[in-house]
Amino acid sequence: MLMSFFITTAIAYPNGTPHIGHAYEYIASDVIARFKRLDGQDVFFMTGTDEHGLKMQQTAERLGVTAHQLADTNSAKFRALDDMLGISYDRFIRTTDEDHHRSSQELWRRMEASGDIYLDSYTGWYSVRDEAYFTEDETELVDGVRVAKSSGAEVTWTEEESYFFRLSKYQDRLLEHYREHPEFIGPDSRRNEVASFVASGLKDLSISRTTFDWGIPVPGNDKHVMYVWVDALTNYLTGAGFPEDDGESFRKWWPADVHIIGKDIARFHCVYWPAFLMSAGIELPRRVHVHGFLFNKGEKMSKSVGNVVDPYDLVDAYGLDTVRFFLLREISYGQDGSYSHDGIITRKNTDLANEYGNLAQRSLSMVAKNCGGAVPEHGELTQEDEALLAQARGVLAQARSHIDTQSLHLYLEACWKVLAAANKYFSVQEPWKLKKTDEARMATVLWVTIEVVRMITLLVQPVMPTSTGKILDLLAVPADARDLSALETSLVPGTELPAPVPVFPKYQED
Ligand code: ME8
Repeated sequence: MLMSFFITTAIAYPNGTPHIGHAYEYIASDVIARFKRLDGQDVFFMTGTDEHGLKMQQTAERLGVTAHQLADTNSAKFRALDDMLGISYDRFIRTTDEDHHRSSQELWRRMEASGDIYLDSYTGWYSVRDEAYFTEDETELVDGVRVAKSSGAEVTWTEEESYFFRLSKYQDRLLEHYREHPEFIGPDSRRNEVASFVASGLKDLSISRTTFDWGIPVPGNDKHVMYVWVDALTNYLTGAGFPEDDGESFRKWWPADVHIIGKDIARFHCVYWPAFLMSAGIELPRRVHVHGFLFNKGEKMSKSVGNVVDPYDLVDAYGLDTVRFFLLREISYGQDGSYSHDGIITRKNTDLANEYGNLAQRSLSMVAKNCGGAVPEHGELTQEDEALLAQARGVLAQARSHIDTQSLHLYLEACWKVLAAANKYFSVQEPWKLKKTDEARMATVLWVTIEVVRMITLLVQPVMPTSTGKILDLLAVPADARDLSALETSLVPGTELPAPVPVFPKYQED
C-alpha cells in the first residue's frame, strides 16, 4: 500500500487580494507535495480560504457588500493565484463549504462533551486585524492608540457573553507533548518560543462571539457564533473527512503530516490547535512547520498595512520557475527573508543560467554534434566518473531528509553542489579536446555529464516543474521514468535525442 501524506497550508483571509507572502507559503508547500508524489507517496495537499470573522464582516461593510460576496470574490483570487503559480493542491477548502460547518460543530460538541467548554463573559482587548485576544500587557499605547505589541494592530475593548475553552487545563499536557515529540514544531527555535509561552501560564480562551453573526453557529445556542480561529483550524479535519461517515478517508489522511504556516500564527497552531484536539480525543498533527516572513527589500508587507507586492508582477518580470527557485534557494526556510531585483537576477543568471542551463546546453550540443544526436555509448568508467555519479545518486537520501524537516534551501543546496562538481568535472575532462585525441573517452565524459544532468533534473522537478520538464524532454526521458525511482536507472546509449535548445536564458536588462 502507498504511504499517505497529508500537507496543508494556512488558509488565508480573503479580505483583500493575495500578496507575495501568500505565494511564498504556497510555493514551498507545493514543492513538498510534489516531492512526495514523485517519491511514490499518496499525497493530499490542501489550501484554501478562511472566510468568517469580524475582519471579513467589517471589510465587507466598508465595501458595501455582504461578507459572503466579499469571500466569493476574493477566494476566487486566491485560487487563481494558486493556479497561476502551478500549485498542485488536491482540495481548495473554503470555510463556508457545507462539510466544514458539520465538522466544526462536531469538534465543538466533542470539546463540550469533555467538559472543556463553559459560558462566561469576556472583557478585554481584541484585535480585528489579528483576529486575536490580548491581555493588557500584550498591548501598548502608540500615539494615543492602543495596539497589540506583537503586530502593531489596533485593539478594541470588548465586553460580551462568551463561551470559554479550558485551555489552562492543557498546559502540562502540551509541554509534555513538546518534550516527547520534539519534531512536533519546527524549526527548533520556534518550539522553544512556544514552549516558554506555554510554560509562562495559559488562560482559558474565549471561543465565541455574540456581537456579529458571520460565523458558524455554536451548537445549541444560535446567539453565538464560533470564534473564527476555532472554525479556521478545524479546516484541517474537514479536509481529512471529519466527522467520518465510514471513517475510511479520515483514517487514511489524519493525522496530517505537516501544517505549513507563518510565524505570526504559531501560537494558534502549536498551542490552541493541539489543545482542542486533545480535548476532542483526536490525534494531533505530526508536525507544524513555521516559516518566516518575506520582506520586500526589508519592508514588511501586509494587506492591512497596504504595501502589498503583487505576485503576478514578479512572475511576469522573471518567469514562474525562476521565482519559485529564487524564493526557496535564497531564504533559509524558517527564517525571514527578503527579495530584490538584484537578488533574483543573480540567482537566475548564476545558479540557473550558468551552472545548470549552460551545463545542459554545452553537453547536449556536443552530443548532438559529435555523437549522432543520440545518448552516447560509454566505455569503462574512471574513478572521477564514478565519484561524480555517486555524488549525484547520494543526493536523494539527503533531499528526503531535508524535505522531511522542510529545509528546502538545503535540499536545493545539495543539488547545486552536484552541479558545481559536474561543471568542474566537465572543464577538467575537456571533452572538446578529447574529440581530437580520444573520441571514445569523449563519449564517456558526455554520457556521465548528461546522466548527472538527468539525475539533478529529476530531483529538482518539484521546484521548477516546467523547465525541468523541458530538460527531461531534451534527454528523451519517457514520461513514466520521471519519478524518483528513475534515479536507479540510467540513460540508455543509442536513445535518439531532440535538437538541444537553451532552457534557462540569462536575464537581459531592458
Ligand atoms: O493568518 N511572508 O491568514 P493570512 C510570509 N486566516 N508569509 C506570510 C506573510 C509574509 N509577508 N504574510 C502572511 C491567516 N503570511 C489565517 C490563517 S490557518 C487555520 C488560518 C502567511 O491571510 C501567514 O503567516 O493573514 C499565514 O501562514 C498565511 O500567510 C495566511 O495569512
